[in-house]
Amino acid sequence: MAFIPKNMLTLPSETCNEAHSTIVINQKKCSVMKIDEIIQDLERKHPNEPEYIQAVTEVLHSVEEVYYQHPEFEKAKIIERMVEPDRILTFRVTWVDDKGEVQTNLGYRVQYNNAIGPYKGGLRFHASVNLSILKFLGFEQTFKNALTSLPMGGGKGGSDFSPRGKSQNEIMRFCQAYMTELWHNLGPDTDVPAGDIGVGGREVGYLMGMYKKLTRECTGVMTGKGLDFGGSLIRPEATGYGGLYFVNQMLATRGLDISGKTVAISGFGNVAWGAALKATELGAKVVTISGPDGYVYDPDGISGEKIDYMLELRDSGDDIVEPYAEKYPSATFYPGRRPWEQKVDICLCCATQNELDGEDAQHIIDNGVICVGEISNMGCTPEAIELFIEHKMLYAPGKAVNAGGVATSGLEMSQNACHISWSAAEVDKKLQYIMYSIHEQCVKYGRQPDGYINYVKGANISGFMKVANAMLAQGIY
Ligand code: 2IT
Repeated sequence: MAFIPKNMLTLPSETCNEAHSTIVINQKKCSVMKIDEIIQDLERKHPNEPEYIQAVTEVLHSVEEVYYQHPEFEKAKIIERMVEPDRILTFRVTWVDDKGEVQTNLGYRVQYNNAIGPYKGGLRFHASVNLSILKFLGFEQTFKNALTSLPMGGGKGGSDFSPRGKSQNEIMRFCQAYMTELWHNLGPDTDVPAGDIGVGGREVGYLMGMYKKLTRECTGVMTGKGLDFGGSLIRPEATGYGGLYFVNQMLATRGLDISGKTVAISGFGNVAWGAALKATELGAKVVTISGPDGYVYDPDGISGEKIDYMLELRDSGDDIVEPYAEKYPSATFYPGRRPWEQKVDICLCCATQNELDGEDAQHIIDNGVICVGEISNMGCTPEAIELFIEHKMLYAPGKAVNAGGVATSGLEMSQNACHISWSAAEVDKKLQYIMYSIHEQCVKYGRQPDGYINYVKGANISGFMKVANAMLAQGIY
């Protein structure tokens, strides 16, 4: 039977534009209109923010059914409130480069939603950064953080500053200038940034140093810190490790295991590194990594010292993977191409948003790939996701698969608040449990009548329910 939204039973008939012959059709039409109207309204207000609209559209379409089963959500205008960030801070970041020239970049922090806990989410330093990207990331982060079940709200920030080709001193001066503006909006119980693309341990160190200089406080105001000053063991590896724990859970739903499988990974940064380490440890063979210049295919497997070499590549600051193929003759470099054309068992997006499109998805399906996991945020385009779901593939979205990174940031916050540090084994055990629990939530809300697990639905509904309930309980303000 067609789904009948409960609250529609009380909706006045004039909210529907057309008369329909049956109440069921009439009610269904109304519910679809409502979500679409919210999206259209958002598009009108933010016409130049495609990534943001993409992220919101995916979530709202996923949660539509449950939303209308809860008239109290509609009454409190939960969705209308949820699709706008609590506040957006934008500021000028001026610094002096090594030649003595004055440089100015744009700085941002999107404090998206703190219904569940302090704003929490990374900083991205990359030339492509704009408000559309940071709003989509903040929106996604809010639901992802809810999925971890730790008390963290959602936020995201960054700058159009690109560390590519910059000296260590230039990066330090930029980080100091950025923090000089942002610090008074942060706090361990207010807003806790971390890393993202272009922000790793080095940048977090410089940002933290300036925060301390300005506040004279040593609190857990940032995560991803060095181990010598409050960082957590396993945090650098956590996004990749968590992703692989999740993927193994996905495979288990079909009686499979990652051991012996071939894996295509995109990217070569922190996330790709952690994913390659854990995939290899679990007995899989990683055969690709990629950069903005193309990808390398290494049929011998990217393991051991080759994984360590990824860190060297990253530290070089050039943002290219071609040197890998020069160093390891077993590998071939494919300029300007994506790894998704290779015939493998598992594909893991570990680079950036919309890095796998409909055409790539078709290759993946034709190649008989078993599982696609997004470890990057919104790695797949809507066309790709539609194809995966249509073909009943094992596919799960970033807000579930990559939640291990921010979850371990949450564990870093707990350790800082208690002035203790846990062993690697303790952190890893908690991380595994969190990923297992996120997978359970996805299955609970995403299992379809035919048994197929729609992880997009599962993750979106579960995250949405938590944020919506938290907002509802705290009233209208
Ligand atoms: O996208 C993400 O979840 C991150 N960049 C990590 C955020 C965090 O606060 O650790």
